[in-house]
Amino acid sequence: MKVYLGLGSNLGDRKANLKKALQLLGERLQIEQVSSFYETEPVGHAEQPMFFNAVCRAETELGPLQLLSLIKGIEATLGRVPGFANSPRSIDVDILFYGDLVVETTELTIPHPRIKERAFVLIPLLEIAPQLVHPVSGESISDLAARVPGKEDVKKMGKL
Ligand code: PH2
Ligand code: MG
Ligand code: MG
Repeated sequence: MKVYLGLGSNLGDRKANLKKALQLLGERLQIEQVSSFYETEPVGHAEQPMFFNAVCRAETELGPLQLLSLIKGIEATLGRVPGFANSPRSIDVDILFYGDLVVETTELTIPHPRIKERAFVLIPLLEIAPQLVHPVSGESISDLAARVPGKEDVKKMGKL
């Protein structure tokens, strides 16, 4: 299955955290493409450090819940501690898309429910998957990115 993951960090060595997460993911998934990393204004809870964000495309045989549990393990390994919603974190890995699958359970919602309002996800995605179509809305990433507010808060930094 083709999956898209979003990565974010705003504590510690943000670039190293993103790289380490990709390295650990790469031990279990085939990572096919990684976007540049971007420095982004925090969304949701403003009084916290700036984030580094990136996205990747990977191929996996893991099911959605197996993938989620792999991600939770990697987040814990990288020192993520439980906090309030949108609180600062050393690493956050979110499943954005899992093929065309649509799931809504208490553990997991796929596609990620806030993709459309988040420039820090859509701008990196635009780089690696402009033609990708959102399985629920039917819109492409380029259409969604064209309309998303806050693009000026997402600044391309370079390659990870
Ligand atoms: N993640 C959040 C909340 N706010 N803001 C930015 N810029 N980047 C993030 O990754 C992020 C956020 C919740 O996961
Ligand atoms: Mg998140
Ligand atoms: Mg998360």
